[in-house]
Amino acid sequence: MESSPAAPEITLHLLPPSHPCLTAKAALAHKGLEFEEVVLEMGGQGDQIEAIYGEGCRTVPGAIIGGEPVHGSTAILKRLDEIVPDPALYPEPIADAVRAAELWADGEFQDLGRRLPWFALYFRPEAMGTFGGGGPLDPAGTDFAIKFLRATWKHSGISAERVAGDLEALPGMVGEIEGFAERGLIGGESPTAADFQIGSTVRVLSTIRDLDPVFDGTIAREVAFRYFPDYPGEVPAGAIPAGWVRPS
Ligand SMILES: N[C@@H](CCC(=O)N[C@@H](CS)C(=O)NCC(=O)O)C(=O)O
Repeated sequence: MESSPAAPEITLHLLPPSHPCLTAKAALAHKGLEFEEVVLEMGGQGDQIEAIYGEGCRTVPGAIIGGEPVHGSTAILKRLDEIVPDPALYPEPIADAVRAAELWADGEFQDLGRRLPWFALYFRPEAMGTFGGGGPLDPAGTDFAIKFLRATWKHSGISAERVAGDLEALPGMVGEIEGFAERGLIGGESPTAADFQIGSTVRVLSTIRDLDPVFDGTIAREVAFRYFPDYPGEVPAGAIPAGWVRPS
């Protein structure tokens, strides 16, 4: 779709594997808005983003929309809906409920996408190559992956205890998502902001084969693959201790 002549100039600052960045990209595409994509340096993105968006804004995505800095996926989606109201990401009469579901997804649920894949990859580090679209890493690449994953565990506060807690909570979260679908907030003909926010996190989690019993046959998985069909990466089964995963 072509941007209208009145469409503002948009620059999106992102890291390609980041699920909130996928959310922002999907919303821009859905609105038919053209944008320039600026890929930041993994690990150095905090300083880069802060220099553009201001003190305390250290995460991706951020977008400069018509010269205005807009930081964070939920703020970006809200701004895009103001610029191009149709098709609505927050359709009436369910706009407030969609916004609440989106904010729910932006919280604890989104955090799982920043912990579980890195946790699982630590036990199958050769699989990190698949996240760049390639095959499993060779031994030298696997050594690099192990160092990178150790640093990521530290940066993101990942521990076995924390992840075991995440996994205990996950089926309840999938149940919450089913409830959103029953209320028509996600899974309809036209995507809402909640579809994009929930779908991107589920898509990232769906790279972990051990989590198949949690997502198989759920609306969460359907939405994720409908809006984010092409996300590379696969952590083979056996990375997460079997007893930690509870089916939905
Ligand atoms: N809720 C925020 C979270 C963004 C976020 O945490 N992004 C991660 C990547 S998935 C990030 O930039 N992490 C960098 C860091 O923590 O240093 C949003 O949706 O924009």
